[in-house]
Amino acid sequence: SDLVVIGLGYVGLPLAAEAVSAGLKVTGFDVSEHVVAGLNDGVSHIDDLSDEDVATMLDKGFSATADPLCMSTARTIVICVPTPLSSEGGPDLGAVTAAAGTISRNLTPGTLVVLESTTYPGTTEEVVRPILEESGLVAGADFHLAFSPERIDPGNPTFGVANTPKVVGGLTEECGAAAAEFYSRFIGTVVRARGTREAEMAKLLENTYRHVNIALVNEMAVFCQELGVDLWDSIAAAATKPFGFQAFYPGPGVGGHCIPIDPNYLSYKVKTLGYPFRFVELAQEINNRMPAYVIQRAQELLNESGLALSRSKVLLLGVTYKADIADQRESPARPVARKLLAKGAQITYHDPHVESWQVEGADVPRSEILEQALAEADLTILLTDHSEYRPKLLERYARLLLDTRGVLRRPEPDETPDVSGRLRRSIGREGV
Ligand code: SAJ
Repeated sequence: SDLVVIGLGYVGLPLAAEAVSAGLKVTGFDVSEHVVAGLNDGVSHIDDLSDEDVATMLDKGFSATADPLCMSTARTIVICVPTPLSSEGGPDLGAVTAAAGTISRNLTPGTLVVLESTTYPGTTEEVVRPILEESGLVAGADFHLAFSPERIDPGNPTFGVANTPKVVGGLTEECGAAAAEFYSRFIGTVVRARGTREAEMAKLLENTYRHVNIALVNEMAVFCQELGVDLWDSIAAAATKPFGFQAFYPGPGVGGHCIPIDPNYLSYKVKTLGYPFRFVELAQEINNRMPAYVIQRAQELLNESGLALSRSKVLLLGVTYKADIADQRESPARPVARKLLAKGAQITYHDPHVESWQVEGADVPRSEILEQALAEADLTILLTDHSEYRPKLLERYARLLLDTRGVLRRPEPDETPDVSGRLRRSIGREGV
């Protein structure tokens, strides 16, 4: 086949789908028989691909397998396996080294091997390359080796595999050229980084940049409350600068599988070289402190109405890590709920994407009717800005609202925002 994708999750499957739609002969490899069987039955296990998408892939010759023999006849093999955080704080490379070992035992001359999993600079050359060369083949001579960071943004309706520029970095110039040629067959823009380390670092720079800038506005949110500054307004005003500024917004904390995780791979690696990476450590500390700050703001709001957190009915709106997707990984909703329970609050949650939700092993009661839930709660805390939570609806039904996402400032379709695209509603409702 033209391509074997190892790891058929939220990164590997969309990559395979795009290659299939461009006419490549693609085989999917996964160690999970369940994933393999589901895909071969035309069932998708990721949100960004429908069952119809999988059926189309199968019609075009895609198949999934757990048999590594498929790699011996592959022109290109791309590794898209997870690199979760290990206990020491770096990436757990278990899945990567296992995949490399499997490839090594089935590697044939002329194959291009690409690592896409997010990891610290040096992994491709110091970890993956030696394992592949156990095959007796020499990287850069008998087979090509490159790194290319995945840039999947789950749930993003605008950017997908084909229209997100792809960075590739080869072990050698020829490896880089081979990887660029491969991706160019189904991705509009391919960018050459100098080598594998530069490509590995580009990915960590992208996500550390986000992580640190979110922490910056989170730290500002705390003292702006004291300063009597509406930070959301200042951000909107600053964002009117057409160059040199990118808006980030405060929130209840930073979730997801990328932003809170990836920067640690870098700080882990540089720490082993004896360097601190204080931006990441500070950002981690600030972002991790936001759930406690949400509780402090909740307490203040309730106290202003003569209520206390204990025995108050608190409704949590949105428990996923970001709007309009079902993923709850690292969502700050859970630490917020834990702290509310510890303070004796009676919590319920509402989230159109989450059927049931457990905190500390117990089911949190789910509110079905949004308007009713808002009207019944002593305090509503909006944690995730799902599209359902329209400003006018919140303004009309919520008795007391802690809006941690600045939803109230967003114009509704029939409202005309001011120059900064925001709307100043009755500030009777509070932001973080
Ligand atoms: N967040 C804030 N304030 C912000 C932006 C995000 O609090 O201004 C929070 C979100 O609520 C979420 C977390 O940070 O809890 C992460 O948000 P994210 O928008 O970065 O979403 P992710 O984790 O899906 O990030 C992905 C990343 N994609 C990859 O790593 C391949 C990231 O690089 C993308 O830039 C991001 O999507 C995106 O553009 O949305």
